Amino acid sequence: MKLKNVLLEKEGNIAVVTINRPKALNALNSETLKDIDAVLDVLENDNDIYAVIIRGAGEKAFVAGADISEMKDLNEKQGQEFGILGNKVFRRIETLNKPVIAAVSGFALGGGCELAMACDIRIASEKAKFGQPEAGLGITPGFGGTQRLARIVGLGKAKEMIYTCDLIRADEALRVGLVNKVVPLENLMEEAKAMAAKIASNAPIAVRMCKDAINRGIQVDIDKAVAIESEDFGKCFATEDQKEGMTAFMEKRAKNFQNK
Ligand code: CO8
Repeated sequence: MKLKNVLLEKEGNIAVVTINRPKALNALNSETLKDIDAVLDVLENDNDIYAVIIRGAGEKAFVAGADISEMKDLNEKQGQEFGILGNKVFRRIETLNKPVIAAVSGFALGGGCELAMACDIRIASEKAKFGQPEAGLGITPGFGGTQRLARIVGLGKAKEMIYTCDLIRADEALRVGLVNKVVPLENLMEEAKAMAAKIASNAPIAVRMCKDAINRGIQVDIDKAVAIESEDFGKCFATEDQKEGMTAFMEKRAKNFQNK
């Protein structure tokens, strides 16, 4: 697999994906989006990876948005195609068969904030800044921002951020629920890896079923949602890890999950 702007590293059962265009503050051009798409093919099919971390290269930015130089001269059809590409890749992250943590060091703007929101969990450094500055550039958020921001922080705050284009700092992002945790910059990756390791210590198939039930359930009414939960709950009983987890509890010993 030949990647130009994205790095993929594995550490035990954890994968670290780095968006690697530091000179452009890791801005997402179509080449980078296609790299992320290719990395998702690998992650989806690698049964030894139980959790994923996405970060930006360098400390200044997670991702400073979609690439403005690439978008500047697009016509309506091309703009729509670029939006569809970003949305397709981000939806793949959101529905990936393992949890994804965004480790946000600095700017997470526009497509960068949208990338972080497509992840399951966001950990921010104290220096991180979030925002959707698109309206100031003459466009709407186009990689899911109009949809996911409102789902995460509520309609009022999402509309305020999107209409004003104001950036918010990490402490405000924590207050409104946009991030799960704020840590000193020097501890960011350590904290992200510790959380990934904690997730990876649980039964991987059960974690995957939890993600599936939460993601699908949030989109439908409560009757359909609990039916989805029952379906995923039932599937767990067909796994060896369910037998192992419960047997280990009864035998008062450590669990040894096999992702089976
Ligand atoms: N695209 C392209 N290049 C960028 C981007 C970007 N989003 N952000 C930064 N860069 C480049 C700069 O042009 C600069 O390049 P060069 O050194 O060649 O001049 C380099 O990165 C460093 O940036 P700055 O010199 O601007 O660094 P500062 O410290 O002065 O400022 C900021 C940092 C505040 C982050 C500033 O770079 C900035 O405002 N960047 C743009 C942020 C932004 O508006 N992001 C939203 C983009 S739109 C978007 O994401 C839409 C998503 C949906 C698309 C749907 C398509 C249909």
